[in-house]
Amino acid sequence: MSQTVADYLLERLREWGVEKVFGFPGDGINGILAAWGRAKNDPMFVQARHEEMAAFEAVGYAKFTGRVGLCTATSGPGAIHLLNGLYDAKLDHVPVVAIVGQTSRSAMGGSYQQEVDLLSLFKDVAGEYVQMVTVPEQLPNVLDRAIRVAEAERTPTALIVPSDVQELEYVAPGHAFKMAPSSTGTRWPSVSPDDAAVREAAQLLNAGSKVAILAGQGARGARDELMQVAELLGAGVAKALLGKDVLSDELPYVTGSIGLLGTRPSYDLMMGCDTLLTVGSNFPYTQFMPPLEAARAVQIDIDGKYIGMRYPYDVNLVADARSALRALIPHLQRKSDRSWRDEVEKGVARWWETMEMEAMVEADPINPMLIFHELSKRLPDDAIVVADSGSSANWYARQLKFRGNVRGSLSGTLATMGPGVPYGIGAKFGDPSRPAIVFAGDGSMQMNGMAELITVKRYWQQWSDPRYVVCVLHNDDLNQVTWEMRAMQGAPKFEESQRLPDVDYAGFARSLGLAAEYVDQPNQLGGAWDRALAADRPTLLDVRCDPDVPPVPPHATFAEAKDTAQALLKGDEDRWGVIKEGVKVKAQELLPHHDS
Ligand SMILES: Cc1ncc(C[n+]2csc(CCOP(=O)(O)OP(=O)(O)O)c2C)c(N)n1
Ligand SMILES: [Mg+2]
Repeated sequence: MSQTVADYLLERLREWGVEKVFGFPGDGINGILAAWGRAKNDPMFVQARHEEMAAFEAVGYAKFTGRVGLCTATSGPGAIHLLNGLYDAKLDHVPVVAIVGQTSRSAMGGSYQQEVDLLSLFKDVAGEYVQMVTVPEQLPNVLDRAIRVAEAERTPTALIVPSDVQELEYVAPGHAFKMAPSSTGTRWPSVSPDDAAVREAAQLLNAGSKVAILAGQGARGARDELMQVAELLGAGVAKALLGKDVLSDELPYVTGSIGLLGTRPSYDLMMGCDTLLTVGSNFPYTQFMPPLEAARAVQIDIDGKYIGMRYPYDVNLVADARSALRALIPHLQRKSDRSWRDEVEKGVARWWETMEMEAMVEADPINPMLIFHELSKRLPDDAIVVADSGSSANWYARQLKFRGNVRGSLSGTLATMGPGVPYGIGAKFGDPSRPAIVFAGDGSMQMNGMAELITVKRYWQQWSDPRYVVCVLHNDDLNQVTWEMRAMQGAPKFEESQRLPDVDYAGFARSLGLAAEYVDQPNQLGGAWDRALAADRPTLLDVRCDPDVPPVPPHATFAEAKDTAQALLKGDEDRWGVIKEGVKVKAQELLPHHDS
């Protein structure tokens, strides 16, 4: 039997080793879906509730496996729905390929039903590579390139296949003029650093006496090397949000997250250092980096397009983190004066003590920090942790202690609401043997997460380890923004925009056959985590937490922040005025870009 373009498309994906494609159907891809049936669902079509969720699942899959994520959608509305997820991939630099349908070639340009100019639509998000397949011979080359460019540039790419083309007989490109044959597979190099640059970098790092390291997601494959370098240089290590899983938070010199959601010791590390080494990070908030004249600096990044930005670096070293650090190590002299390291470690120890105390402060009914504190104690060494955008991202960044091989991620740069539950699903399909834990606000659950729990219902029994925990921060509020308005705009909560309808999340999860617990007492939390982490199926923890615990700027203490909240609630205008100023001053000290 002859093979259609769609049959061949799937065959080629199999050749690339693609195992899962996250998608949602529609007649713009009916030809491909029919081929999927003939191919006995290989690669596996994972059905999401919404194309944005399919794209987030592909992003989650890519983030947690390091492999390219695939998603598919119909023409017009389906393709449009993918966009937010694809932008998430673009901004966090992960490879995702979108395969979408289009109206038949005969109707194109006719303002036909569901006809959207997809090349233009995807031109920004998938600008590195977006192509339409118009004849069968073109397919292998454009598909191969879509995958390879996505991997090479760590970016989304898109392939548009008109519906009639999907059903044409596949014809391979020949050995002829204007034919472009192609091949699958890529052996990527480890990019070695330039010798002279390594010596220069080592000299600079040896000359410093207070070294700070900023590690991002690019340092993930270089954990041992990073630890060695930090040890030799007597340095503290701050982690960008996407690099939270690069080093264990149990190391005494790891200062935790940096930035708006960062920790006090990371702030002190950056403000007090005389030398900065940035490894695999594009961290954007430069006001949290050392003052411009204060430090000499080296950056290591694999991508020459992104190096040298954000700080006046003295040495910009393009290489993969592991090779670069390995090359550096023999040139580094162990710093004999450990006083800087001691200072950093003292700050870190104080920080964790403070975090514990803050988590223990009573709230009404539950202090959200306690949820994270209780998980820290129980976090399985191989867990995958996801935080949605909202207050949970703050607590994830500051309260949650990573260790072992824990992996974690969130929408770091786009900071979009809604990827929590689908990232977790993508992660489970990437490695079903690891437990996944998702933190999501009630706003994110209402936006995306509740519907996507239906996808969990559909697939969880295929996961070898069925543990998939969604912890809902149930505060009936779009809390992060409520607090941003209070702290930055000095504006009280605008109920109409901020208050959320109360929903029975646990009841909903139960209706899907998942385990669920409603938690409204602090002393129930530990047990709830224990049960969720031992369950034989996915669990939703519906935790009633206090919207008046502010996700505060890093150096305001919880007590002060709680004070603010209480004053606000009492409607005590004078007190509110004073406190509002206090929070604002603190915020402005750390967040100068929010001045306006
Ligand atoms: C798609 C999208 N819409 C709006 C926002 C702005 N935003 C950021 S956090 C947030 C509130 C999230 O509320 P919820 O999910 O309930 O979490 P909470 O902060 O209450 O814990 C909003 C509206 C965003 N980041 N992304
Ligand atoms: Mg909320």
